[in-house]
Amino acid sequence: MELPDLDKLQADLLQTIENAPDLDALEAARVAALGRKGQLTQSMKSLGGLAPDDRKQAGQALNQAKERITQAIEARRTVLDAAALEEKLLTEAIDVTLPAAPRPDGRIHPVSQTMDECIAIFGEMGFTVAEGPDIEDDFHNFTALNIAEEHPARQMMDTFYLPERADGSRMVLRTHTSPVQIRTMKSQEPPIRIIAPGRTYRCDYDATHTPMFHQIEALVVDEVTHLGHLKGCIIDFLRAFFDIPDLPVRFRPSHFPFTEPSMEVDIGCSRKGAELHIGAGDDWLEIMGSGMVHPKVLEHGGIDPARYQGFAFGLGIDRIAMLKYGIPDLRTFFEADLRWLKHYGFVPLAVPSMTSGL
Ligand code: 2NL
Repeated sequence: MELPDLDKLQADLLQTIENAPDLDALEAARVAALGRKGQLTQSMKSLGGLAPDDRKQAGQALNQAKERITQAIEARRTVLDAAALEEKLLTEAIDVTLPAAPRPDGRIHPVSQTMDECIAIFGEMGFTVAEGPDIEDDFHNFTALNIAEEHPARQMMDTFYLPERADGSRMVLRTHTSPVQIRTMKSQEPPIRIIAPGRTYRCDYDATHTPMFHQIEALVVDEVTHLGHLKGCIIDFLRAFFDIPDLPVRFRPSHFPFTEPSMEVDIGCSRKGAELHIGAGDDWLEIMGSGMVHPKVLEHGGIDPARYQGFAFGLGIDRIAMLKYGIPDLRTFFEADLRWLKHYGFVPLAVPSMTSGL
């Protein structure tokens, strides 16, 4: 068995390695020399056919050649790696002086903004936020609130009923957030001071009514709670919300099944044609309902009406958002029109950037 001329083979391989223009070519050269079918590997395999003395000598020579070739590959690889990195640094350089790409910025929906404002104001007064399910049972939505079986609010035309269950009862989409307050009374000991903001549902649709809308209700229960607390709390809230320190507020006798006595709350305004101005003038605008919690409602909430009294009130978040921010049609709130949101929405945070400034 003849071995190829080792000196010539080594010289050829070294030349190919040293001239390899890139890492792919270098890898090809490595495989051609040292791979399973590489030239040096094949020569190693054919050593077995030599006479013992020749085999030893040729073996040593081959190992030395292998060593040299391996070193040459490593050296070339170091050079090519450095060149590749240099190339990458040049072509992928980032010009940090370029202006930032504009980012689409979102808006806070007026309902979210208004809800956050209300929560902040009531939060300062010591209220905490309570939440409950949108799908309620008849007890928490109606019965516990002293709403009689034959009350019009229970009629199919006002309330969204879910399909009948096995026991014949039907769940409802809550028509107000009051059930949250019933649940709170059942689970907490007085003193209670909570607000319940959230979605509510009634079967109605025109410029001022949508089948889903938002309410915020407040509930205070304590041993000494009286009508003066109710009035002070509502007046402070309305003046803070509309940001009018001397906003006129009027309480009018009314009726709700869940409060006794009950009062409608009006704020001072003026009307010129279709234009409404809040805060001054000789006209009034109804804004919310309120009252002292009915003893039967306290009882349904597991609270002793002989020991505790409470007051409660409720208002439509969407409606006060329309009033404060001058949005004419409630239906547009829920159309998810991005042009509308860009116009009426709120910028979340003033983030300084190189393109927009503050
Ligand atoms: C309105 C009337 C009101 C309440 C809501 C309430 C809740 C409980 C007990 C007693 Cl658990 N009252 N809520 C009280 C009076 C009025 O809302 O016209 N809202 C837009």
